[in-house]
Amino acid sequence: MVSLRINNIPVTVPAGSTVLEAARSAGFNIPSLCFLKDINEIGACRICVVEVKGAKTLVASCVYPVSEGMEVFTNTERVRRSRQLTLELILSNHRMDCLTCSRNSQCELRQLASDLGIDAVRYANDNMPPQIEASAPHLVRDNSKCVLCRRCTAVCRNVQEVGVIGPNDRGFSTHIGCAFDRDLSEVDCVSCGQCIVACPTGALSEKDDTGKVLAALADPKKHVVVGPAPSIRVTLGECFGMPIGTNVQGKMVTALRRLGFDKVFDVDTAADFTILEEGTEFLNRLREEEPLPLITSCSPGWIRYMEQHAPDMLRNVSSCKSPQQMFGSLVKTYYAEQAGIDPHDIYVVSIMPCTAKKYEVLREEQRLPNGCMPVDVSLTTRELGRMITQAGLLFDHLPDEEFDPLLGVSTGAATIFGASGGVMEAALRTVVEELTGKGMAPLEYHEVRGMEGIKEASYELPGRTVKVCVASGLHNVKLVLDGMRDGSLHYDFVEFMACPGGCINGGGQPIQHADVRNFTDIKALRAAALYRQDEGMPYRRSHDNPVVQTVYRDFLGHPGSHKAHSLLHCSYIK
Ligand code: HC1
Ligand code: SF4
Repeated sequence: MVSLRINNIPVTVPAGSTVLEAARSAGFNIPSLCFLKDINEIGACRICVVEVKGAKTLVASCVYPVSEGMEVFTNTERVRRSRQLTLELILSNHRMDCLTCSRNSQCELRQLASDLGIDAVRYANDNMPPQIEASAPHLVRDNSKCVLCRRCTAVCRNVQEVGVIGPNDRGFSTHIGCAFDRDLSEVDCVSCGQCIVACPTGALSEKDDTGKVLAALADPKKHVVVGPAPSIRVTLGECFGMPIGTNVQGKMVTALRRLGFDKVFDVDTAADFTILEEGTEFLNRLREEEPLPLITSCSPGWIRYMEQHAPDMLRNVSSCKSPQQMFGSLVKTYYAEQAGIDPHDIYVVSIMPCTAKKYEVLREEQRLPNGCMPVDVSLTTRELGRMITQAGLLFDHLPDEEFDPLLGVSTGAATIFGASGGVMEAALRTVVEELTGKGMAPLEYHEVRGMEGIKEASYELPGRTVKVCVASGLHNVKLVLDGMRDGSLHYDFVEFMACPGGCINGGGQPIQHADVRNFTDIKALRAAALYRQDEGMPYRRSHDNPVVQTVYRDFLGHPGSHKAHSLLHCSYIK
């Protein structure tokens, strides 16, 4: 431990802490801009400067380590002037359309200007035009609002190991973009959106598809059906200022109904189908000695990564469509038949924590035998939050309602899909019971829970040991892939999710200020809310879902049937 004084307050912190962390534990917030803990620790923006007794210059507190007896001052005249001047210079190169900016109330730059007492912009650049790049289906970049903090490039390079964006040119011309300023749609971006949630300003945002949904809702010829992903129910509340990890399932259903959707179904129901189909595929591979490991296919960011960087793994990837796509497939076949509606008149909207889902809905191999694409539009959690606000719905006043039951009953297994390890645990709940017999299998598999990037477990099952692995974040996925390729790692079943922590931390989730992200494990809080919901559910194994049983009996036949394959599976082409 190290003892020091911050603004004359004694504090003792672990060795290796930064001054910024030590100040926090002494009760002082130091403003910052480029700092994102464990992702971007470069001390470049100079907003977090402090005075250290004996040091010649102000130091960047986010990277400056504490030392025994150090004396730090975080709020002197010199410190305040330096921060203000730095921020004014950043603002001089920033297009100020704050009133109409997509980040508006959540912009960290706007917040900083207020916190640092900037009440006039001395060096305003009034003629700065927008610099829009919108070639990809999931993302819009406007470099006229970029502050060159490098948070997006750090997450893309270090956390995702994709590295398709970086600084171009030098000096005053420096700007963030792809190599040779190519469009994002021309490079190997996996659409994960992690750069968007890392961005402190409106320079990066999801492509807004709410207009398409509003048009469909206003079209009397369209029957508009919606389904939210597992994680949305524990994150949507953050759009309305609720604590991280609040479960708002009932209010979310009511809000969707009041927005005018004709049916409010649940993607969780489709996740239960995924488990039956993927579980059957795994058991078939085990029994028939087909290639193992089986690798999950729900995360479109991972699928895109596999196609670009690991096409040799294609035969290991499950042929199951993702729950989003199984949802749309069941709505435009089973539900259409039940309701007597032409599937071409049904408009399916999914609510997803993920920007890559906007890309997944466009993939041609997803098309159904009836000619329809399963899902018409995929909205992020943030877009749904905006639709609710713009419709004037007072979210926290809404009563709790239930999903429409035809495709709206689900299990605890489906709920936990939204956290890293959840798909694996859900699959084990079904597969292990199938192999050991009813009532003989454990319900919970804690070994695959938690926010570590890579988790492993092995289970002794009748006749053989099954080894599983769960990895989230593409850097971790790459480590596991490398090990499997060089023969040092052997697994039977693998869950890969592109985003660190899984969908609860997807690129479409509500954006939390760096001050919150740097000091709170938001992934763990969101995941804990899913596990709490799972504990209280009447059905906790996917095969116990009565809707799943009915649909197989009356429509699909059995898991893995020819009909199930034609509707719920696909072949990735590369
Ligand atoms: Fe996910 Fe999935 S869990 S991929 O993480 O398999 O996006 O929440 O909807 O499709 O169900 C995301 C979440 C989501 C799919 C499911
Ligand atoms: Fe990189 Fe993901 Fe952003 Fe694409 S969406 S630029 S892969 S962080």
